[in-house]
Amino acid sequence: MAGIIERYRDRLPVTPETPVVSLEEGSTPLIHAPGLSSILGGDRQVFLKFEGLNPTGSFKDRGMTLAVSKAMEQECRGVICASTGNTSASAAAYAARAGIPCWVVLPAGKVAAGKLAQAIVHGARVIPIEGNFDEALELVVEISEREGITLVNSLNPYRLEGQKTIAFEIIEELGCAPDTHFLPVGNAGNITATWRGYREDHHAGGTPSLPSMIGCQAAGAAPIVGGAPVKNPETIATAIRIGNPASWQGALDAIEQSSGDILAVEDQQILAAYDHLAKREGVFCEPASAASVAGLLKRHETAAQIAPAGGTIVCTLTGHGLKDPDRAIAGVELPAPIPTEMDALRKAMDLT
Ligand code: AN7
Repeated sequence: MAGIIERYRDRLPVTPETPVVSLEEGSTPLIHAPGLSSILGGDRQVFLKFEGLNPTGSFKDRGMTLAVSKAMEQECRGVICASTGNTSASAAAYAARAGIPCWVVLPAGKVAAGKLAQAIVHGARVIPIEGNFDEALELVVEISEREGITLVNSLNPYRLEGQKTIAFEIIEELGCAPDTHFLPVGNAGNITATWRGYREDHHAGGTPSLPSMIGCQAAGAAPIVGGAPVKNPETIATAIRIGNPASWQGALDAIEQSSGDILAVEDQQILAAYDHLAKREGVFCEPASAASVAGLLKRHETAAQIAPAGGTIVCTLTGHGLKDPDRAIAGVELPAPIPTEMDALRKAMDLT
């Protein structure tokens, strides 16, 4: 399958001269979630847009293919980003593909193991800092300007342009926009971009309706919900451990224009949603991604209207569960090995 630049060339800021750096990102599945649909009732149908099936395992690849292609068109010296992990994994892969240097600045000890592994294996220069993501972003913005290195955080406008293609795919699959779209919010680039994609399709005569956009922040890192930056954000969902989102205004616009909302979900609610997705829907996403479903379940529990009866709901699952193996096995103690014998195996299997 072609990547998003080839599929949506006429809706993206590329020319025939733009060198396309692609790993065939996008075209991710929109998976029906029967468990969540039956929890909501009223014949409402929930779908999971599983962005964990992008080439580097997160939605970041949609924006990164365009950001790195444009950087190559402009003959860049290299790319740099601050990251809670997924942006760095994606930047590292696309820079490797393009054959250019990549620097990634990360909050030390707060990046999930799978993401760190990706940045290292793809050959990025990994620079942990003592500060958090927000402080890392301030540093890289300044050095990118001073040194003429291309910033590939979502402040780079091509990132959001690429990411808007998720909405095009959902509309193609459903035939129109859903009634409601839940997604996790960290730096708020994705909610901004997804809303842009829906709106552009609508204005071009595509989808007749537009969804309500519901952003979900972790309660310990919920600056938009609280209306003020959070100096020391904390959550087990390290991907969205962000206290001062770069696209804050974009998120507010999306919420207001779509009659949507922004919610805070507790870590316990995130983990419950993560568990539900893995054990009942068969879909393994990372904790930050489960924040979207945690928001959906929280709304349902408080009896808030989510979608009309018979309506359609999409939750973006932004990253793959294998990104954060430590979270997956946290608190689980494996049983001691058994003797290599049939009887012992039958006993361990609880067969009588
Ligand atoms: C899995 O990688 O900010 O609201 O530096 O990795 O667009 O920031 C990651 C963000 C949601 C939030 N889910 O998206 C980074 C980074 C996952 C993520 C988000 C991120 P935005």
